[in-house]
Amino acid sequence: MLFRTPSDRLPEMMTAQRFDPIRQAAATRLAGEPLRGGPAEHDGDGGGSKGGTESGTVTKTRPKTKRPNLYRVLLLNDDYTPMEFVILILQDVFNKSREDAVRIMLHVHQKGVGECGVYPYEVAETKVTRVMDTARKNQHPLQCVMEKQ
Ligand code: TYC
Repeated sequence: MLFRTPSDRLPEMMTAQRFDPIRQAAATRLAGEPLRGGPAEHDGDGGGSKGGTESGTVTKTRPKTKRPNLYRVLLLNDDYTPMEFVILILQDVFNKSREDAVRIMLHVHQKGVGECGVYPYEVAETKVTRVMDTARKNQHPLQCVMEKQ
């Protein structure tokens, strides 16, 4: 046949399908990365749900929640900071009731160290800063530290 176009001689796989840009994108995307807006994309409900796809495949998405690292905030005893000042710090900064604040202050006074609370890093850091700034302003040597739990 003299007037055949070049594509007449190519197998079907090498012509139309091979140059389909959507198939090309699907074939070359990174493994495990769903096409944006495609059926494999989860429903954004926080994970753990079952979802059907257009192909009838049932997938279970894993929640990608990470537990934050927690830090204990500790008060240290000293001989000079007034008991009442420590009680007010525990009430204002750590949201303790008067009764809990007295109990924690006496624990620190007797044992040398005591826990005021457990928080994610930035919350713990902010509380330590508030205690140290307030103590310095009032010229008390009260010390507050944080340690990874
Ligand atoms: N020991 C202090 C006093 O006798 C009271 C105190 C308690 C100070 C707890 C610091 O973290 C502290 N006045």
